[in-house]
Amino acid sequence: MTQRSEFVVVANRLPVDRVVGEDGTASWRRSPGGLVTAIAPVMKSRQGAWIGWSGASDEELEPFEEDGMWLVPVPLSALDVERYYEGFSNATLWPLYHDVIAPPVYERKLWDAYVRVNRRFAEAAARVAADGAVVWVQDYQLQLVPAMLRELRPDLRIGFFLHIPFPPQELFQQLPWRSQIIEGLLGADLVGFQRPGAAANFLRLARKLLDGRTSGQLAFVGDRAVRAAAFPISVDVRELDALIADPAVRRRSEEIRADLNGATVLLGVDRLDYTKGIAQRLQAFGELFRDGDLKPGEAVFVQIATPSRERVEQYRLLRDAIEQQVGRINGEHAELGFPVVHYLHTSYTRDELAALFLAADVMVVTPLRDGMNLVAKEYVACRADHRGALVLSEFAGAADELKRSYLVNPYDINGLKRAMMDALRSEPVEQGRRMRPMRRRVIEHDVDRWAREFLTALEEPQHPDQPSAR
Ligand code: ADQ
Repeated sequence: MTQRSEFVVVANRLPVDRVVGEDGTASWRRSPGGLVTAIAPVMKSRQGAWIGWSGASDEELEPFEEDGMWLVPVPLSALDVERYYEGFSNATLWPLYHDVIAPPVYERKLWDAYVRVNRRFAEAAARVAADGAVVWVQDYQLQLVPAMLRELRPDLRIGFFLHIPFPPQELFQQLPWRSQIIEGLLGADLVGFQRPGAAANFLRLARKLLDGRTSGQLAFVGDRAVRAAAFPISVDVRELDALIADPAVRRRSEEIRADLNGATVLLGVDRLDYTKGIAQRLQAFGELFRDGDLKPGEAVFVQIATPSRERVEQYRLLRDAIEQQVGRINGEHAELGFPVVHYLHTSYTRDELAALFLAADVMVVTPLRDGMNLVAKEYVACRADHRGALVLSEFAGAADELKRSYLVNPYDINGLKRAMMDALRSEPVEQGRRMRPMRRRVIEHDVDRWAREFLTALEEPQHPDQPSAR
């Protein structure tokens, strides 16, 4: 059955995960994360459809309804997963867009798969969207979809949001398919980025490609105007408020502190990714023991690392390197009963994460490059007690808003050490002075507001001669 929708989200993944019960029957559960929560109410009020991959390869599924959302699966073969997802998305675009921290792989067969799969998503969206519908395409895996979809369905209002950074021209120009990507994005009416600098990078590249036909936030393609602007994403403050009010979460947070024997707790929570600066923060922390600034038992680092992209070579190497580093730091500095670093290579529930945020004296978020970084905002949102301190990389999008954090350049290990020491020695009054305005900022700019502002901007005319969408 084809159901046509006024509002369509196109993302690499569907907003649900498959869970298999004890009796072996499979069902779907809404994926955790702010994006789904922010978009779900819009989906329900506008009878929206969500187009995405189920997460399993070689699987043909009919569209289905789940949790009030119409879900339209796009199939990926094992080869598509290898070349489009692990390959072009995560071994080419991901490192290129994150300052080439790891060398990007440029291979023509990966690009061919990216084009093929993007077309499949665009065709699915063209089938599902009602006349004049609003379509919102998400993230770097689908940058060709806006132009492909516009060609199939010029009647649609198309928005695109990039969750990761957009690199400066000097790096982007490496990409053998750079013009095709810019052309793909220019198929949208509105292209959203996390930071104003990313929008400026994109407009500069568009200007070059379009022979200068840009003005302010607008790029002119034929008779269309495409707007590029920043819409910093945020967290689901209501969900986090409910978690920190839960007595079980508070008890768990006390338990965690008791288990760590009263040491000052520094915390890192990340996907295990080379962009997150995990090695840099561990090195800085280890050196504080070597230098005698800290003693075992006085402070402890808890590093939670969610397994991620384990079939991509760079990620396997990273895991080995981090595990060796943790072993070395504990080997050199721990004492019996007093490890210096607790490293947990696992995914946690939202309750457990909230308990950890409440237990942490210092949250250490040191990406070498990050579109936004929601962990930093989650920590701040959870600290209704206005206690705790945030050490934050200036290379995370979140640094634009969380200016009262201890801002660091994660490549500067001495600077990182100083910031960690200042944060862990900070007095409650100082903590409150910093935390209060940051928390206010996150509460006032939550993920609902992000979705509302993007969609409002998308439905407005992008320039005065253009009609609005509704
Ligand atoms: P990510 O790179 O995945 O997202 P981030 O913004 O930090 O990074 O989001 C991670 C999410 O996963 C957070 O909600 C966090 O709580 C959760 N998480 C992390 N480790 C976890 C663990 N061990 N167990 C359970 N949950 C864990 C991309 C971009 C970011 C951008 C987001 C949203 O790279 O820059 O902020 O998209 O746009």
